[in-house]
Amino acid sequence: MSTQASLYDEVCRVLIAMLGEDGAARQADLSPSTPLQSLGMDSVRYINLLLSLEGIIGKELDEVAEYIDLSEIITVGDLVTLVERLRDLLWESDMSDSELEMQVLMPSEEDIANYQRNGYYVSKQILSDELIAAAREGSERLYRCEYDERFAWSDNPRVDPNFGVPFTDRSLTRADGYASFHSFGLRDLARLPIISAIAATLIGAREIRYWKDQLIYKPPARGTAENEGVIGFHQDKRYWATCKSDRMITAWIPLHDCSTQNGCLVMIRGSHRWRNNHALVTFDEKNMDFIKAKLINTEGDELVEVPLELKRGQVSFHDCYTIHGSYANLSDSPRRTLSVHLQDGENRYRNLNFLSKEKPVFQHSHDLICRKAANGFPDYSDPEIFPTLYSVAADND
Ligand SMILES: O=C(O)CCC(=O)C(=O)O
Repeated sequence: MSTQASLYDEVCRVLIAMLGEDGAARQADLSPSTPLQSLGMDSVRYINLLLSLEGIIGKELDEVAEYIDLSEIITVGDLVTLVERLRDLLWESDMSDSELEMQVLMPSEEDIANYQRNGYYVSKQILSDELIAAAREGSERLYRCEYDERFAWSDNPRVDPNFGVPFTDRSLTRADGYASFHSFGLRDLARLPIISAIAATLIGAREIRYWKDQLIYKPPARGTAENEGVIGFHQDKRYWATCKSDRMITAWIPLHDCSTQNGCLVMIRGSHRWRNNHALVTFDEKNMDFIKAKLINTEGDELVEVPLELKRGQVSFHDCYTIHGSYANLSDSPRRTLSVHLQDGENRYRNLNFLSKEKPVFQHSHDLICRKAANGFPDYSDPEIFPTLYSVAADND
């Protein structure tokens, strides 16, 4: 805190010096939320200001230019955060270029606080065009039933039922599990280090393991059926009753720009705190009004829908209790996305079979294919099915 306060003072000192006498007069009313524009900043002044801060940053501006986005520096507080990040980057002198780049793309303290408050986060543009193109190509291959790799369970209808719809049928919205096992292009995306590193940062986990994925295809709505293509508001965790963890998190990866026009993901702000929503196993329910009016228990809060409009290369993250869904695709092109669901390293299998002795009440398809732990229960750390994608220990090696 004291370091942050003194950095703030140092940055203000430079700012005021740069503004000259006018700046000195404003010193008293400067605060972290003061818009820089209200101080008469234009882009030339911004650059000069940053140049004046080189001494505090500890490096010449051109060496860190690629990590600076002027459009993100709106307030005095943003400026201080930027200076702090640039300084932190450069203290890590043994970092490789790719590690430095990764650090710049990570969520800030403020982003983490917002994730905790709202239950979701939208990343910067973290995916390359090549990676997305390979994932799209991989998904097309799958829709032609061309698998890059097969497993003993690949044809087991209880593991990957595709809701009984053959891969080649894309007339209606479809969600295909285990896609990242069967396609290398999708696997590279699902297991991308920066995605799991962001997830770990958002939930404060030391380890992230893959949990599952869904390749979702939402064709343009044909107009006749009003709710066609709707993915009902639901809570992911309701599908994962056998998981002990309450900190699971989903990375939602569009393979192109996503907007309300083509049925982007919609979050209900702050709903990750609404835990009395056991009915929300409603991915397949098409009537959003019914879900909102009859099923969602807002626990006294206001229900606020937030459409997440993303540019290609951005990824959104949501808490396993955040209520979310999506409306119809009203564009002319299919909406293509990959949802990657992640578990923290502490997640374990939870045995709910006491509810019925004859037949498991809750059985995830993973339970049929993963190895068993010493107690005979499914082992949710089986590296074949749940590879570790991030770990602090590995990072420090
Ligand atoms: O893609 C959608 O519209 C829904 C995705 C979803 O439910 C998820 O990623 O958890």
